[in-house]
Amino acid sequence: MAKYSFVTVSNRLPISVAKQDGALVYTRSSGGLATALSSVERTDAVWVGWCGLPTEELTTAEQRQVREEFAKHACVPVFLARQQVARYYDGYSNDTLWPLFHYFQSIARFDDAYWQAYKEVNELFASVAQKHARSDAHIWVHDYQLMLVPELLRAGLPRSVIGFFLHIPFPSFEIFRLLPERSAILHGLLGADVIGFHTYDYTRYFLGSCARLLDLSDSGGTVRWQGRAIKIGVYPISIDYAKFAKAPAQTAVKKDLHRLRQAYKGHKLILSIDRLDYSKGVMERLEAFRQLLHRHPSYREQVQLIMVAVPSRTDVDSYQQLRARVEQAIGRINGTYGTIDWTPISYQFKNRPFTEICALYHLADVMVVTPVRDGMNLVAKEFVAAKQTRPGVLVLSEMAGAIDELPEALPVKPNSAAAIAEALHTALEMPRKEQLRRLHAMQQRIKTYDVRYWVKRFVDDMATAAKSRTRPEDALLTTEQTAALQTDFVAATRRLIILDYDGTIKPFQPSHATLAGLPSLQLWRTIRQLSTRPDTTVAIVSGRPKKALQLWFSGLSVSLAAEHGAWTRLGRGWQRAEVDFREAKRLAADIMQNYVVSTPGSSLERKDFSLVWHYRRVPHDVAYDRARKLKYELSQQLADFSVDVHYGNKIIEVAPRNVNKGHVVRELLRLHRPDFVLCAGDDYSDEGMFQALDSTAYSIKVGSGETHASYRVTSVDDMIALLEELAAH
Ligand code: GDG
Repeated sequence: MAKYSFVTVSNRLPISVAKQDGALVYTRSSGGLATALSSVERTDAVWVGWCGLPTEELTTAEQRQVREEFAKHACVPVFLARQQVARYYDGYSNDTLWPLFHYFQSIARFDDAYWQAYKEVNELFASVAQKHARSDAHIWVHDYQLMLVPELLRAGLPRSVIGFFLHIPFPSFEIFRLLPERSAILHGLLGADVIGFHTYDYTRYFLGSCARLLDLSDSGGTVRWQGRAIKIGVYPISIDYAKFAKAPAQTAVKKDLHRLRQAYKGHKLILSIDRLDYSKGVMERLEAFRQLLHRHPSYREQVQLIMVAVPSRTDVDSYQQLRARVEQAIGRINGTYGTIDWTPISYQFKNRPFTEICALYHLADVMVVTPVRDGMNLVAKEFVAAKQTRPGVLVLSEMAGAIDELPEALPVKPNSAAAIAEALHTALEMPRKEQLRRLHAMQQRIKTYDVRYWVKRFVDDMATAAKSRTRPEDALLTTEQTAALQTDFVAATRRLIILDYDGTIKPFQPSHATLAGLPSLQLWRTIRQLSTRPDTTVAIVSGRPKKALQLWFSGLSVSLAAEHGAWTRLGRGWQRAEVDFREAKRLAADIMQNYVVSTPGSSLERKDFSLVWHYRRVPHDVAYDRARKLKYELSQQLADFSVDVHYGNKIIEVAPRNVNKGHVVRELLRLHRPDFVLCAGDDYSDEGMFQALDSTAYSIKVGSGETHASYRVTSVDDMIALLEELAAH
């Protein structure tokens, strides 16, 4: 089977098959995405998607025929049974995800059978894509129907580069949390290397959900997950500008223009085109048109609303109900305001040919696009492109992603019919010069940032992700490196193992109480085994107070450093650092105590030489905001003292400046003169240890984040496993 280096995966393909009178009929749709992707300069590219007909309607021979025909267009069909389509596509995709992601939570249906089918079909798409992809392929997955595919592909093709683009809005956490399968969806998406959204807001909402549900934080639009860096970017989709700009000059479009001019002679045309979908604000738009005619009788018989409603998801209940309501409303308006010579709304519930759509864009005096939510909205951009030298006004919802790039449109609040009616009035009266000025500004922008530009940026970012994946800070400790570490460990004559505690060899607990931090028996045994080995020193270097370390490791001959080195027991007894922290501590404690009172869930830990504000149990957004403010306030108030105020893992800590773990490591090196050093840590305070070591040491960062360590392991469990292996050697 042929393997490709670039694979696109989407629910539908640019080609589809249907049956007419028992024969297979193929239709090619030249949508923007298909045209744009054809501009990607790769000959070995393939597109994977659903063929359009349920398997029950295709014999085995016909399936083969479909495969062969699709292959001529570089497409690979996925075959789905009728019930899979009903539950995965009509069900989970369009009856659960679509309404929820467009903030229609009241009509979203949650049904486990939908979810099971969604998982099953996502697995099927991933397996078909995997079969056709080279092991290092770049794979671009599209949209909400396939949100589990990136993770599935990552498992099957770990070396591939995976991009995911969401064509609809990503909702705020308050909405996203309603989805029972919310965590699985995030896991699915995070299999990608690049995750793209139309707008900056959608990326923030996505990152907000990652923070709340998976405790992931981003730095400069990158999140780290399972040892990988994932770029979260803004890629506003656009249109094939040239195609729409040139259309009015084409003979076929000219013919349609002539026909439409005759049909609507003498009328100002208001145009509305969209899939018939409740997210598009069609009912509000109709009510606005009614109000326009009611409040401004002079427009009667002078204006014409042409409403093209393209049939969509006609098997889903909510869409059938919407159609009925829309048609009733149109009937009422036409009945109330129409005359023998004039029907106010010319309505069509059908797909129109491309030439007619372009002719309508070109002719319309006003284009009214009022979705209550829309990921982007291409119709608005197409109208602008098809105008060229002709005037016209775009009335555009402020809830469409497109508003960011089309600020010269007349913005409207889509839930206010009165506001839309007012905007229609303004549009109909706008001077021609003003119309052209606004159109020109928008044209310049979308001409530059067209769909080719969009594809190129996304594909380039996938390539960059592939390159940056080999950066040392992303590299996980490999099997070969582990083997070398073990060999060096065995061969050494003076071994030194330096371990931070929380987050490195002990998973974080909700409470910082001493008892909650107790090492498991297994960990305790591993430490004992290592520390009783001849010529081996184990040092636990922690921010914990002395009494905690003493309790946990009493009876073991390990070196201990508590409170980041303010207390050390490197030989016989405990030593105390020569610092005066009293006054700074009093001042800091007052400030931090105020934050404890005003931030439920946070607490203050008082140690001899440091104060720690813990916020692990505070909701993410609140915590982020409060922590930033506290850090700022402490830094200001303590500016005259020799103290450090720093972030740790869900903590803010104040400690004397010249007490740090780096000092402890230097002291350990001086005392033991080791020929093998392993040093592991997980947070900011451990970086000082890594910096104190030379390049022969095995410094290991546990978890994600920038580091000076030479190696990385993903989790505490991986770190413990490594220590257990060493202990067994
Ligand atoms: C989703 C997101 C996002 C419409 N009627 C006819 C026809 N069309 C074409 C338009 C346009 C496309 O369909 C509709 O695209 P939109 O962007 O407006 O809306 P959705 O279908 O909801 O698309 C949306 C988009 O994905 C891309 O990421 O912008 O927010 O919801 O191209 O021209 N084309 C023809 N006849 C019609 O009757 N030939």
